[in-house]
Amino acid sequence: MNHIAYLSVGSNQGDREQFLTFAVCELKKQKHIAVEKVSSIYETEPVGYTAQPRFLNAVVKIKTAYCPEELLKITQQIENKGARKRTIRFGPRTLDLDILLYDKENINLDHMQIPHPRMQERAFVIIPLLEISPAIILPDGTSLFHIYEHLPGKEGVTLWKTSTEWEEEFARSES
Ligand code: GSY
Repeated sequence: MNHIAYLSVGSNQGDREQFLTFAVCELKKQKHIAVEKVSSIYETEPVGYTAQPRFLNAVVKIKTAYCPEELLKITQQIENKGARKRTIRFGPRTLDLDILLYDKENINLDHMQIPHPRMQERAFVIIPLLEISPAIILPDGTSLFHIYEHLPGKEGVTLWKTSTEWEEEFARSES
């Protein structure tokens, strides 16, 4: 497990918190993934297509032996297993699991861009990321603090459940 990756998880349909918990539990089941940290869960105003319900969002830090392509397949499998339903591009979804960062790699393929191309403008990503790994420097040399200073929409992100409370739930469901 010699690679570090950060994933963003979000839901704005059905039992939103249950979908986030489901995603982390599924990550924990993977042979070559160790979940290192989860952020708190935040309730967030929709960005992009705004005529949709509020999201719950969180960020997960993992260690993994999977390469980016394999990790992408796993995140897509988890989204599908979480019965992801999405009819409008950028519209409501039961479960969204995006790769934000994978080590210091820059990957620019049609089906996979890492770092996530819109992460720097998304308060629902930057705030939980800053919470769990404030020292991160992006592959282009930008610090998270610098991004945070100029970040739009910070007021649309409010704490829903602390990471400690959320972790207690995993512990209960695993015992
Ligand atoms: O790719 C993320 C899906 N998404 C979200 C989201 O997860 N949270 C918020 N607040 N807005 C969003 N807009 C899109 S698209």
